[in-house]
Amino acid sequence: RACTSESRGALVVLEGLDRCGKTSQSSRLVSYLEGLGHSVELWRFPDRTTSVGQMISSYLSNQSELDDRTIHLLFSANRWEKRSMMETKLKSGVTLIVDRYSYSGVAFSSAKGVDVEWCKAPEIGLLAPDLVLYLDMPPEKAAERGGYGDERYERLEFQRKVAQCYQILRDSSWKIVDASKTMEDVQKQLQEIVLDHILACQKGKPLSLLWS
Ligand code: FDM
Repeated sequence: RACTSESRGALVVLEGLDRCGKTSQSSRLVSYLEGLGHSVELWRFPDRTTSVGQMISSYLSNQSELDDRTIHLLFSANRWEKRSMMETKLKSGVTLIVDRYSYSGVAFSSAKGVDVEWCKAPEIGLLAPDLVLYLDMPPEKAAERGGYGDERYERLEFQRKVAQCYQILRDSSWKIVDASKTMEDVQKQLQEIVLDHILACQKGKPLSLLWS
């Protein structure tokens, strides 16, 4: 669809614990928006297709060991390497549905004991989301859902800490969605929230930067 100079796509981020349903909900959201004729893309972080992403993937699958701050900076670099493409897409009118972003970066690293402010620093200057959807689910319930795989962070004790760190990061602009509901109920809620934000961006809401 044609857009005026100020009209742009929305940057929509989904966050939550492992196994909360983020990935299925993100792709359903994309199908829904496509069905309405929006131009939309599904993105995810880490983006494992880049060379930085491959280092991250190898760390997550326990094939390599990295210092906590080193892996933190790689996750951040993985967002920086996509930043200009992200801006180009948004400005050309494409809405991006992003499965995890800087909040995962800060929540997972600070859950290991790394200082929160230190974790935020390399994220400063990345594009700020227009909307953060937090899929809320107790860690115990997420763990029951088909069980965890073999990845490094998929352990209940650790996910409990991540949940606490997300609590600290949360601000009043986040939309908290009860992810314990059925797939359909959750999707319906997400759809309603997202449409409003896409409209605001089409009307010229300016892009802003993290960390604010
Ligand atoms: N993760 C993800 C981080 O620790 N930092 C980050 O910046 C991001 C984006 O990587 F456990 C963690 C969160 C999760 C793992 O994510 C892989 P996916 O969504 O399962 O691929």
